[in-house]
Amino acid sequence: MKVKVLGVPSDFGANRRGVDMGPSAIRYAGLIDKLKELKIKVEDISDINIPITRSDISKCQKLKCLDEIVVSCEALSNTVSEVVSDGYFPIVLGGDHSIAIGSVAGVSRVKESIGLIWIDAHGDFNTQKTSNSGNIHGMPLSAIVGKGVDELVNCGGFSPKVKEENTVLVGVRDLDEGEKRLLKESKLTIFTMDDIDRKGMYQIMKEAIRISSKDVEGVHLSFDIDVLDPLEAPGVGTPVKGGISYREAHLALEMLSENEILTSLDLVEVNPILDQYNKTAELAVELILSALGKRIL
Ligand code: HAR
Ligand code: MN
Ligand code: MN
Ligand code: MN
Repeated sequence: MKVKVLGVPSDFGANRRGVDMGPSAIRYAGLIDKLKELKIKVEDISDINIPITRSDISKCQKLKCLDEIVVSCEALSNTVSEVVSDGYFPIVLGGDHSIAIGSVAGVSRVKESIGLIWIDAHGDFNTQKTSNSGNIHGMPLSAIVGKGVDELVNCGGFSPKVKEENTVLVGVRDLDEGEKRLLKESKLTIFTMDDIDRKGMYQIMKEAIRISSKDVEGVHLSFDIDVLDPLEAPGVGTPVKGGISYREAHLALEMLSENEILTSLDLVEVNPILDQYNKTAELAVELILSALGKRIL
C-alpha cells in the first residue's frame, strides 16, 4: 500500500476554535514515522492552502463561514482526486468535520462508486433548515448524500458523492430534532451507541462493512475522534459522554483493515487547545495505525 498524508487546517465549520491545529498535533505525535515502521510507503504532502481570515459570522448565522468552507473543500477535493488517481491511499487530517465533504468528493470523483463509514458521536446530518447552531461541521454527511445548500452539495461538481444505501453511521449519541427526522427518512444505516451496547462492536462493524462495501469500488472511512468517550479523547470541541471505548475503537479499525475494504480515510476534530498533553492526537495516530494494518501480534 502507498499512502499520502495531507492536512486540512480548517476550523471554519466548528464553534470552538482550535481544530485547525489538529494536523500539526497529529504529525507531532509521530504519524509519519510510525506508518513507516509498519513498512508502509508514505509521503507527507503537507497542508491544503485554505483561507486564514474568518468572515463575520454575525452576517451568516445559518451557514457560518460557508465561503471559506467551500473554497477549502474544493481545494481539498482536487488534491484528493489527484492522490487517488495516482494510486495512493489518502489519509486526510482535520480540521473540523466539514472537510469530509471535500475528501469524499475527491475520492468519489475518481472512483466509480464508493461506500462510506462515518464514525461519530454526532449525526452530522443537519441542513441549514434543521441546524440550531449554523455550524457546518454538523452538516457534512447530509451534503455528501445530496441534501442541503447547493454550494456544499455540489462540491467537486457532482452529487451525490455516495449512495445512502452504502452509507453507515456508527457510534452516534447526540442528534438534533430535525436531524433525527432527516435520518429516519433516509436510507442510511445507523448504529447508535445503544446498538453497540446491545450487539457489541464486533457485530456492528461486521454489518457496517457488509453494507458499505456492497457493489462499490472502495470504502471511505470518516472518523470523528469525538466518537470516543471524552475520558479517552478530551481534546475535542463537542464532547458527548458515553462514547466508545479505546478497545472498541481499535477493534472497529482493525476489522476495517482486516477486510481490506478501505481506500481512503479522514481523521477529524482533534482540538489541541482542549487536549491534555497531546493525548487525543496520540490516540488519533494509534487509531490510524490500526486502520492501516497494525496488529498486537
Ligand atoms: N448537531 C450539532 C450541530 O449541528 C453538533 C454538531 C457537532 N459536530 C461535530 N462533528 N463535532 O461531528 O451544531
Ligand atoms: Mn463529525
Ligand atoms: Mn463516483
Ligand atoms: Mn462529532
